[in-house]
Amino acid sequence: MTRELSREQLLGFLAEMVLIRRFEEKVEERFRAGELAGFLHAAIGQEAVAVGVCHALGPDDLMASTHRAHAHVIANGTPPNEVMAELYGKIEGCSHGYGGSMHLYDVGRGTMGANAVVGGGLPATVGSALAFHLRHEPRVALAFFGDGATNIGTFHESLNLAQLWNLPAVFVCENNRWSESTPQSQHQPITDLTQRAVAFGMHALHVDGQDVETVHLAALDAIEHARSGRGPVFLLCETERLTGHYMGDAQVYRDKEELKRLRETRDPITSLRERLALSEKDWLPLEAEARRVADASVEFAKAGTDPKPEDALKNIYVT
Ligand SMILES: Cc1ncc(C[n+]2csc(CCOP(=O)(O)OP(=O)(O)O)c2C)c(N)n1
Ligand SMILES: [Mg+2]
Repeated sequence: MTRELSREQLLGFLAEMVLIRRFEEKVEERFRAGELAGFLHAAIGQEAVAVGVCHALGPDDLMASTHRAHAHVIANGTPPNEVMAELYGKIEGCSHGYGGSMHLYDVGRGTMGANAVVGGGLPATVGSALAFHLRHEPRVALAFFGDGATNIGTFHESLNLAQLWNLPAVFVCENNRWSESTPQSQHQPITDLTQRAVAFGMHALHVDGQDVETVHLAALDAIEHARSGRGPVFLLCETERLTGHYMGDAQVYRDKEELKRLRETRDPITSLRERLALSEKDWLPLEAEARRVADASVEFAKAGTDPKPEDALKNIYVT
């Protein structure tokens, strides 16, 4: 197997990372304009993990996201129009306007949902992987979650059972070293989070989450390992949250110089652009296309249909 991606593949990944970045910036702009309700979390700085991992999944695999879901869902194939329409609460949205930012669902495209409950996607991932295992289907279930989520009970229960039952599951930890405004040093006694998986006897991989090629190759290995019946894998990606925890977060708790340094040195888009030595001539159309798609998604969403008030109780199970 080749251990290097082609320039064409990397350019495709770069274009998608830029699209996700422009989409998130557009969401923040519309949120500040008062057009979007609820709490929204951008994954600015974490795009290489979303793109590198989701493009390693097969067409029948499943992915569970987190509260910071826009990048995962777009990278997993949901058109930006459908994500934006969901943020505007329209029935053209991927959850038909019932969900919003933290409840983006698109099961047909392999997305089991964003999740407002930290660690909430992990039990669903283990349940899916158990179903694949029992049905002898060559499918893999994958969960994204943050460093903060590894403190939660469902994380430990999920990894325990996945390893015990040798399930085809992949657990992708996006370690941005923050849990809301709490730095890792104040919520975790260790910094090498692979130890949490090794404690269950689980195979663990540890990569720089700002390098999309490294992430993608590791995700391919992890998914292949799980699919071939060798058991679950923990994939730890060291990443950076280059923005607030939520849109509107003033980040008063954060060292501004450190954030500036990270933006200059750890932006996955800047580093890939430099590595590919893109000329302005190659960069400008790629960037313009990302802006066009992000702008068009807002137009699409605003022209969408509001759900009817009488439909509010649809899809609710009453016992
Ligand atoms: C069970 C639960 N506890 C607490 C919260 C509040 N909360 C929302 S996001 C968050 C931080 C999660 O940190 P991490 O898992 O590292 O993800 P990140 O935000 O860094 O991407 C917390 C504590 C929640 N939504 N659910
Ligand atoms: Mg975190």
